[in-house]
Amino acid sequence: MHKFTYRTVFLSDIHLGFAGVNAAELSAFLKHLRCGRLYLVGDILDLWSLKSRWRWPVMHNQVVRRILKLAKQGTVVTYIPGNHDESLRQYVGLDLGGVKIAKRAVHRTADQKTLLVTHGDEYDMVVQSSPLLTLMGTWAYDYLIGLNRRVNWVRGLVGMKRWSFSHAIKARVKSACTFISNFEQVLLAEAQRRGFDGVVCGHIHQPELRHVTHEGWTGVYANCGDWLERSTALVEHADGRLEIIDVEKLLADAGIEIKRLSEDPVPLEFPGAEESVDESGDKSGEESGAGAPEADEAVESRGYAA
Ligand SMILES: [Mn+2]
Repeated sequence: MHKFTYRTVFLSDIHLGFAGVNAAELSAFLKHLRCGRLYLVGDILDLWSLKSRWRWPVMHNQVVRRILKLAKQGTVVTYIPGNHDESLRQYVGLDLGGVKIAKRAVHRTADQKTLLVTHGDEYDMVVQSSPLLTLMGTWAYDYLIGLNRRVNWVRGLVGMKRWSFSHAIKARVKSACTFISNFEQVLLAEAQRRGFDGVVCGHIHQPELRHVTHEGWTGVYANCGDWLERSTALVEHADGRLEIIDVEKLLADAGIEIKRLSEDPVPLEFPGAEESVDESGDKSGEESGAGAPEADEAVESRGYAA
């Protein structure tokens, strides 16, 4: 089987449990991945979203299973919670099935650079200063993603390329640009202050790999991107070289087929809970059909209203 081999892989902002995750692409990537270390750089599970609405398609299960499988096969997996999965921060220090939970990490590259690995929300001044603003931002973002998927569904019908709404907006709105560059600066300043050679983060859903020189110090700013608008990963090659990869393109170039399973949520099951039987008829207790491929666009267009 074809394998993508890296020394290290950094993934962030997968948002499992939220609608619109490119879980099929991620799952295919994980299936063909071999790496020494895997860092999960926050917002991997979207516990905020799951709390308000249970949405857990089989594809999301598959992503989790494939991460655990990598851990079992010897990949050192570190999970650094972000703001959407911050309740996991209380488990810092624990090892869950080979996945170590850490508040932040220091990664040493093959060429002996030290990188601070953090989700980044702790340095996000907007999040820090106004919970209301954050909530509004999240709501607006969720709405935007929903709208974006519908637009892309229509664009797909007429053979147009996919287009990213918030990318377009972020690229145009000056304040968003200022915010993003402030975020970079704050993180780089933190890396410099703590004597590191750079920072790896996520949080703002903007993949970026940049070497920045500030007062005679040159540091690297690496943002993993996300799995809602794009499918990006930050990787470290055997020689220590960092790269942001567009996983969709990588899979396409390697000719790897992406298997899409149903977007229908897998019900939460409790022993003895009779009501959880599917109302469509078959009550014989046969639940294993949840994974049946059933790409139904009607499913795509529901459930965005924040
Ligand atoms: Mn975040």
